[in-house]
Amino acid sequence: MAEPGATLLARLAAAVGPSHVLTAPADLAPWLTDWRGRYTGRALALVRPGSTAEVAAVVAACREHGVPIVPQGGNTSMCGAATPDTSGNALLLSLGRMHRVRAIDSANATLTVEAGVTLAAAQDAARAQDMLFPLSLASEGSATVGGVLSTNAGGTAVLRYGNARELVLGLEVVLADGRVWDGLRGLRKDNTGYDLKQLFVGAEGTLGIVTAAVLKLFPAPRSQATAFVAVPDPAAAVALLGGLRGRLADRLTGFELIGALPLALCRKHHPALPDPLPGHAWYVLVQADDGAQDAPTAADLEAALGAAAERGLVADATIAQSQAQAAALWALRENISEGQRREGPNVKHDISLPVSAIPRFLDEAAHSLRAALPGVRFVTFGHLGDGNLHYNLSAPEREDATAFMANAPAANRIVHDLVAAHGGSISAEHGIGQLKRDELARYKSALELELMRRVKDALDPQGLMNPGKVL
Ligand code: 2HG
Ligand code: ZN
Repeated sequence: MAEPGATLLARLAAAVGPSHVLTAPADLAPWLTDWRGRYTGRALALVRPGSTAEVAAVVAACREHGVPIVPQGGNTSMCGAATPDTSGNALLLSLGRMHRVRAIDSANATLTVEAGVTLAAAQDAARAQDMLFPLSLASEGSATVGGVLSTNAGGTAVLRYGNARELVLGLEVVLADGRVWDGLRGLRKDNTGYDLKQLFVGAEGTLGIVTAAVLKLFPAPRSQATAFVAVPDPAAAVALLGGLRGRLADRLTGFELIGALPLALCRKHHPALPDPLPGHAWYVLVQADDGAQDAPTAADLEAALGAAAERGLVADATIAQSQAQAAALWALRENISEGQRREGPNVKHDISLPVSAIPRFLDEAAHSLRAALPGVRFVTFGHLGDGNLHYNLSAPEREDATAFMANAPAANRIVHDLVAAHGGSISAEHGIGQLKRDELARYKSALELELMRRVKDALDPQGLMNPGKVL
């Protein structure tokens, strides 16, 4: 008699085709380690369904065999959310073959895509209709729609357009029992009870598998302006944000804080990138866009920066004169994460705070961390416009980066306690995954944790959907 694993594999092969059930170690290897290289798991097999019906058949088979499923999109999670544990019991389910654009409705300003469509492909599909899908982040070439919805990704345009959660109108989900919930509605108003789709957004695949989504589109911007600004300190950056919002209102799309060290790491590992304003401690990358054909956004931005300079909020600034220059300035921001990765491991804190609390938080955190970890280096950057900082810590110069990681628990305690004291969040946009599961248990109230567990039990009573993540 065949062993249970073999029976399941045969059933999966019948469901999705034998060539889409991979078990050879070399085929699995690229998907078993996360992007940061922090986690390596094992899996029974990698299965690649090509349709919603095939995903449903896989889930139904796993349910009967009691086999856990780890869904995976572009494998760019920052916290090990898409990496299986080391038991080897779980099935890795890639949505990569589900990459069809199902529909685009210009009049309704919606785009319906399958979960394996990359974020860049979704943006391209919108652009082809002269529209905008605004979710934007460094890994958009490989991150998938299913992944960014499952993690409620943020990125660099949240200030104007909101997180992934705000950009989804409908979902199709394969539930833990193998049934398909068709919630692919493209409605901006729908008050017919609980908003079920939002349960699956940010759930990291622990409640079901997102297989398709209806996304919101916006008018494509007609005029754009990008500025790289040196500021005296984070307090000036916060004041500058207020000043620019006052003058540009919702034309202000991005407002990214960049410390001198992350900029230096980015340029060290991407030496072709420019060094527009050398010698300052803090920078802000500003993006302003307008939907009107010849709205003078660049002139407005220049005037707004001039007014801020008179108040002492701007030390120096440069405004991109071409799309190529704007792209180069953005490359300085987008490649920070990769620069850090090449430099070696670091202790990441993806935190959010009320914007007004950020300058004080930075002072207090630096004071406590310097006392606890002498020589620690601060790789501080992020989406200041929406209060989200990547407050990452690197080893002191000439100290071993890997050995420094032993300090992570102590550093987390200092940073996260201070974040909690300021009313912030320990995970602004990267999610919980396995990296922050224990931290979540520490900082969420008992009542919130209980409600989350009850939702999990209701939707996944056997605990087979991405186990060990979030809760
Ligand atoms: C970014 O904003 C990403 O670039 C990555 O969220 C942040 O590497 C990081 O800590
Ligand atoms: Zn980010």
